[in-house]
Amino acid sequence: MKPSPAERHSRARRVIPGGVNSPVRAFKSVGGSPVFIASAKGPYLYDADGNEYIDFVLSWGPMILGHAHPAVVEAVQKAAEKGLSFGACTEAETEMAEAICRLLPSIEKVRLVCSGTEATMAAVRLARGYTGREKIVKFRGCYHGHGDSFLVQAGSGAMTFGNPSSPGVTRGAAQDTLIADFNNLDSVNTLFAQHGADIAAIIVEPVVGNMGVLVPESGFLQGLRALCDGKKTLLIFDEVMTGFRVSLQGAQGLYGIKPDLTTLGKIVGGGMPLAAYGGRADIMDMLSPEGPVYQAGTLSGNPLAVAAGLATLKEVSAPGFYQKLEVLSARWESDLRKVFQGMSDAVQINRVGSMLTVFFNQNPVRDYTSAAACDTATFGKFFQASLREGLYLAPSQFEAGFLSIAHDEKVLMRVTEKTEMAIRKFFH
Ligand code: KE4
Repeated sequence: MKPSPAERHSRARRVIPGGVNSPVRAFKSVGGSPVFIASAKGPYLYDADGNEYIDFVLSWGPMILGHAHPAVVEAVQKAAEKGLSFGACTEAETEMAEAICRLLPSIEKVRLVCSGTEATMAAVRLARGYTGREKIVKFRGCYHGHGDSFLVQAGSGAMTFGNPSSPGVTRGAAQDTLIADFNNLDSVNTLFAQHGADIAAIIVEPVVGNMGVLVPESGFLQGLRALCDGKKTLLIFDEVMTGFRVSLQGAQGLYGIKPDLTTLGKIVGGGMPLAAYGGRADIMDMLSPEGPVYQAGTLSGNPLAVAAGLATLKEVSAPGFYQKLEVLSARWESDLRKVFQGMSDAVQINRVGSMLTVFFNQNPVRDYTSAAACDTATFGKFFQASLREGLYLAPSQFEAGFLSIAHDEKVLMRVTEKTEMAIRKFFH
């Protein structure tokens, strides 16, 4: 007799806090027990009981090709046969670094790490080392991983579970993190007026994913760039989620803004533990062993992760990839707008490229305040109704949904049918 999802979860909770290795997986804000996944292929997840779901989480962004893409799987298999990790230089790491620099011209040099958290922590340390300044500016509700500097008014799971500022982060760490509001340049100007000479960097999700999708309003990103130029502060684009997601050149390519440093993750590793941070060579050369700023990692540039990343970048670099993904994503959005037509006073939809969030909110969602005002209880019920119809949405109102190139027209037709059924069963 197979255990139920609840039994699987309670067994996991006996040895893993919350039964999860990352909080947002726990379904805590949407109720019920988390689904235990056994396998995945293309746009589909298959749980431990063989149930099929159309996946909009895509491992929180990486699986833009769809799950178990043959070219990526083969690349990892081939790399594994040559050994799993050397802790030494490999030509593949140089190829990956060259590919990133070629695709993102603002990046002249890049360092590979294992997670987005490592990338953002290192980027901020580097900015502080380069400028000799200590303060950073982040935006309320934005999430940059679980580094101490960032767990101050953070988004994603921290916002979902109501601990935007985590216990365990010392006053010393928190006091160097200044908080502004996304899409509100005045809030940034105020901080610069108070602390200008001591601000090492602004770190921003150029398209926010961790409050749900928030679209940068005209002039906002340009304003951050101008402010940093005026104050010799570094502009860090945290493109862990948007890198290779919203365009081949990320959000910086989409909006034509050149950051001083960029962090990457998720897609760049093709689902394997690989992330990166890079930018102007004069800044990056401050890093050990060239310079005094230290950052290191046993598995940095791991050959299997690099193989998955290179195979993924090769696929997304194919001519027409993002145009095709945009057609599918626009269809996804328009289908959802049709399905929610009768409820336009309770639902808002924000989309940039293949990142989209359905907000349960009567008003447009453009910043932290409007995101925080969402009806999370209704979202939770909609999540469960969708899950029962075989749609695997992000289990939090404050997350982005993603589409892969494998979510073709046929799949999108099924999505519409299933969403309509979920709404009919739930809202009527
Ligand atoms: P990781 O350490 O989780 O690889 O990356 C941290 C990170 C940094 N920057 C941005 C913009 C991010 O979105 C993330 C991680 N995103 C979350 C989902 N919102 C990861 C999912 C999770 O925490 O389990």
